[in-house]
Amino acid sequence: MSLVSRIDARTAKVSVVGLGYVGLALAVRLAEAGFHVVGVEKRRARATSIRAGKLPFSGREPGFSELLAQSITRGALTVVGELSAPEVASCDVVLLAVETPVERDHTPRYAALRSACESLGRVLRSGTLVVVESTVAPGTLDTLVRPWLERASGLSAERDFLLGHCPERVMPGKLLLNLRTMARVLGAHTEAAGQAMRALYRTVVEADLDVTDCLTAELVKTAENTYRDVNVAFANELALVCEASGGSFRRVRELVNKSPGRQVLEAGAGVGGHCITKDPWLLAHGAPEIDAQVISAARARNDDMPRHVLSLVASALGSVGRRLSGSRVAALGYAYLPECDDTRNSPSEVFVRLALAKGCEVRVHDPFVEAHTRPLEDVLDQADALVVLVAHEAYKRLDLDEVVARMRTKVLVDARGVVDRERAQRAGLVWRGLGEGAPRSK
Ligand code: SAJ
Repeated sequence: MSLVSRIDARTAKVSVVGLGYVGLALAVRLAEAGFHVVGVEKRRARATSIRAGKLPFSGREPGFSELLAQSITRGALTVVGELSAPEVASCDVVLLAVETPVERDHTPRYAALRSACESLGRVLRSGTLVVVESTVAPGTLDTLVRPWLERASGLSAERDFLLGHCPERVMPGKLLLNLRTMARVLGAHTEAAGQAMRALYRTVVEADLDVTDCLTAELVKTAENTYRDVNVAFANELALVCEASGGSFRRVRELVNKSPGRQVLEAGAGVGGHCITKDPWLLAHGAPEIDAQVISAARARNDDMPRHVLSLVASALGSVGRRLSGSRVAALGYAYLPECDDTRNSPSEVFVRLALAKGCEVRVHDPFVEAHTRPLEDVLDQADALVVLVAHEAYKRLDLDEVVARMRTKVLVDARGVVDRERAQRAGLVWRGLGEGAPRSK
């Protein structure tokens, strides 16, 4: 029976390597689609939590917890700690969803991907479909992944195993929904690989499946996230201009976006996460001979936003005769996204570090981040400045009268557009909003 037929019959065995946000969502969706899935997760605590049918992360993920528990109870998803486990060697499809961060010098760090490819290569059988879901720089499948697999297995991606790249398109908070409803790019090394990938992904994806070559798939994924980073950088730079000129970014954005074909994004305290912060560097890495000026300038603008927010705090405190040094700053929000527990590359981390360096006493609150779930009142008590860094729902409903009553100095800096200026000023707060300039005296 051909691989495509075994996929159609759900008798093909599938392995997902790396049970992070991407891999675990994929594993439970494949299990729900009828496959027996072998998850490979080397982090013991994470593997133990998943084997117990418990999500290894918090944050709002509708339906995920139930689906995971069902997959485990039904025995449709099992978890092993190593790629060398015999359960993996018998798989017909292996999907690699391991981390591909960048180094401090912005070059890709492929250690996890290389290790997975070389371990898999040692047990790889002819006819197996290998798909990389991790985001990689353009050219990586052909120049690194394929040689790693071929050297370790002695097999050929042309004649023996099937190789492809289907970049992940999941987003925290909408993991399962996006996996089902987002179109996917299927980069295939050969025609046969494309057919097998199409058969596999149509069992879990209800949107377009666009078969192409691996390089195009690598370019699409890194480009789509770079596009977002550059557009956020534009919003941030426009916010700085509005602020300095006495304008209102919120109002300007609202009116610009009424113009056809404009969609100015949200200015904020910076760009975090493990996708948007690194994918621009992966795209640039694909053609190092190109001086990627727009990409690097956008990264620099976004990375500078926490510093700008701190300058707003300094200015607001200064207006009431306080310096940053010795002031108590209550930082609201530590995750990189609203309603999420993921703190990777969080701008809040940078803000806190900068504030401490200026001699501030900083207390952090975040309802989703375990280390910072202390009561909000504790963070507010005797604070001099309250800074909203993440647009968590809870911060949109702050009781400003209580905030004022608890604070020592009544300063509020809103870096995410969630606390209305008038409402704050009526409550007796000195308010600064990112992008919201002080109207110039006529
Ligand atoms: N951000 C802004 N202003 C914006 C949008 C985002 O400051 O207008 C900041 C966020 O606060 C966050 C960072 O950028 O710190 C990234 O936010 P994001 O909404 O892009 O969320 P991510 O990092 O989870 O991006 C993912 C990406 N999806 C994949 O890689 C599959 C991205 O392509 C999606 O556009 C994004 O989710 C999404 O739209 O949810």
